[in-house]
Amino acid sequence: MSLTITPLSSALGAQISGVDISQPLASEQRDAIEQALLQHQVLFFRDQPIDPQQQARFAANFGDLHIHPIYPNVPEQPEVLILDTAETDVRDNAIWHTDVTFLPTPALGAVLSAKLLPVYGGDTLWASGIAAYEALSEPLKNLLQGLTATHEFIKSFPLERFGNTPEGLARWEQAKRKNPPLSHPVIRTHPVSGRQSLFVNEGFTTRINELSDSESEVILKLLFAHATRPEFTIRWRWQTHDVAFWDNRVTQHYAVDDYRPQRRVMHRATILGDVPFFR
Ligand SMILES: O=C(O)CCC(=O)C(=O)O
Ligand SMILES: [Fe+2]
Repeated sequence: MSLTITPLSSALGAQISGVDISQPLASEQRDAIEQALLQHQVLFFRDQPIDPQQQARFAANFGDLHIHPIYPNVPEQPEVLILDTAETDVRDNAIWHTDVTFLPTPALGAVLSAKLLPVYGGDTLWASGIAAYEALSEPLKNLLQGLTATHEFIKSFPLERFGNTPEGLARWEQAKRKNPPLSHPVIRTHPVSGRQSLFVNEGFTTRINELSDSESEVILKLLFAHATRPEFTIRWRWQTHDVAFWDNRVTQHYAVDDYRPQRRVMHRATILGDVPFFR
């Protein structure tokens, strides 16, 4: 059975059917999914009930998996982390962000599975950094091409939210020590497709290094707003057993926090990436 790929907007997003991702993939299926990911940047699969082991196996088709420093995980499958509003109601993800850009090698991508959903709300949006980059004027592209930006773990994981138990504090302190601020290029070249993408995000990016404080502040504000224009985004209305798979090298996402006090549970497997570079 072959894959059907249905694009959902010009900027990004496609729905994929004709594959059961709970089963090992044939190499043609794996390659077709990778090609679709490169082209559409975020893929959606409906009706895919997968357990943590199957989720990790699917994700591992595309690279080695990452174990998150802060989020709780499935004990018997630590590569799968749990986002459960009943357990850790931290609301970290209701901000536009690219996952783990505080790492020297931010995630290649992630596979997110909807386990328990609120009756209303809880959508997730993705934005294409490629569409955002391409829509910039030539002078601004030229300015940004040589620049680097600082990314900081503590911008999205501040002490206040994790330091309320001795255990949480110890984990946070260790994570902070292990993840000092670092720099990435402001424009990133996709390592496989070669396409250019805007690579700053409100979740973790704190400064454009080569600019003055006030210049950096204004330009980052402009870029954060530009990157998330509705035309560069897609909004997914989840159903239970949906799976999303995004290319974290060229996208950002935002988990809408509009369903409290209902519970929402998601599982995520994160694929390790490489060092971002510009051309
Ligand atoms: O809960 C969601 O929809 C997305 C959360 C998120 O930011 C992530 O899994 O990386
Ligand atoms: Fe995220």
